Amino acid sequence: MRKLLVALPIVAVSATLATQALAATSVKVGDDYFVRKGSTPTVTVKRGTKVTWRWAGRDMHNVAVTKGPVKFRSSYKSSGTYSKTVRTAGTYTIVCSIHQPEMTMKLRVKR
Ligand SMILES: [Cu+2]
Repeated sequence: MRKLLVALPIVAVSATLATQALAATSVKVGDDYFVRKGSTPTVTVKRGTKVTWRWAGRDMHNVAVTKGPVKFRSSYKSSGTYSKTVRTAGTYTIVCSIHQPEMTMKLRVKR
C-alpha cells in the first residue's frame, strides 16, 4: 500500500510532461516578418498546442490577433518569447501592430 501511494504521483507528472512536449511549436519573429520573409505564412497546429513566438531580430514587435475565434496579444518587445496555448479551432490572422499589413501570419488550429 505504501509503495502504491508513492508511485502514483510520479506517473501523473510524467504523462503531463509528455503531452506538453508533443504539443508545442515555435514561430520566428523577425524584422519584419513571421516565420520567413515574403508571402504570408500559415502555421498549422492541433488544438491544445502551446505556440511560442521567439523574437529573433532587433526591432520592436508584438503578436496580436486581429481576426479569429479568440483574441490575444503580447506586449511590445524586441527580444524574448510569448507563448499561448491555443484551445479553440479556427483560423487566426495575427499581425505585428507596428509593421502590419506586411508583418502578418495565419495560424490554423485544427480540431
Ligand atoms: Cu513588427
